[in-house]
Amino acid sequence: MRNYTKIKDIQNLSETIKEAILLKMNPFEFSELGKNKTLVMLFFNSSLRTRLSTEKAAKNLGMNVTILNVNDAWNLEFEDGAIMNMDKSEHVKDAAQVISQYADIIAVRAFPSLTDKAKDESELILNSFKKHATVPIINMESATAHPLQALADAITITELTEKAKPKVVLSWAPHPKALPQAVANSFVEMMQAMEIDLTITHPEGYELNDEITKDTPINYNQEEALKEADFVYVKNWSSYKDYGKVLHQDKNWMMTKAKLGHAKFMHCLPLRRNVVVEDAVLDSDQSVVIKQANNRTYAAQVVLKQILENL
Ligand code: SN0
Repeated sequence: MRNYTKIKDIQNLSETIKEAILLKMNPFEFSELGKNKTLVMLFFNSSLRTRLSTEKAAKNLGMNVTILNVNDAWNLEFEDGAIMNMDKSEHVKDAAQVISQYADIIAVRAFPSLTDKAKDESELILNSFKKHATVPIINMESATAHPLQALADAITITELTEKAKPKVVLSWAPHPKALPQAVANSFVEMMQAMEIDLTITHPEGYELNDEITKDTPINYNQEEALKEADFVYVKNWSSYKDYGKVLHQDKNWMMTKAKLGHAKFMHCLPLRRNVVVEDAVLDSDQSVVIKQANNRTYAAQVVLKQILENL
């Protein structure tokens, strides 16, 4: 693997999931692979799991890790040809080349603006690093995608499923803030690439990009969609059509124990308790969110391993 900016960068998904599960059983088997190699992680936004699990993954492979909260550095310009006489101190063209001399792999987290759809869809920040860096790039959640989370979710479902083709439902949840579509987008793409019977349910107006959902069934009736589900992935996202808007926060869409039935509950975290899902679900054995978070390490580790092997 050269870069991991999108799910399609995975050459063989089922083999990669198997490899991640093997790494989980024996995390230090390749502790020499990353020796004297450095991962630089750049954060434009907050992080808990991504930061800690990716650092742990890199260290399991013997790598050195440097973390930069980019907002503490110089304010970066991304527009080509910009006349930089305002508040931006350094162009990404220069920064990316410089960082590439300190890093063997660069990982970037850069959320969307949720105001400028075209700019967000162009993945300006992530793609600027990809263009100007001379080392591989890993996406730690960009404007439209969170492929490391989706890989952890794929590992989790593979480990826990009792069926060859489980029914998985992606269910929208209310939220007070406008959140990205990134996690939902990547989850949908990942499920489409697996042997999964996927259904999406959300209120009208919260349709995701149809270039991503393609022919995946969308049901506006949550109760119907949830019938006989094996896994229910709950996530809020802001409107894609009415870009970045919170159209409403309909409490009826909160996940409850009654609605969940016998399914396993999934969420990428962080989540707002008793807004997105009631405590009774999260505090029950049906919740697999802590296992999902653990798998973030092995998702990152398998990606780093495949990139290191290709350096
Ligand atoms: C992010 C999102 O994309 O939805 C990161 C998820 C991994 N979530 C949030 O920003 C939640 C913020 C909040 O205040 O609840």
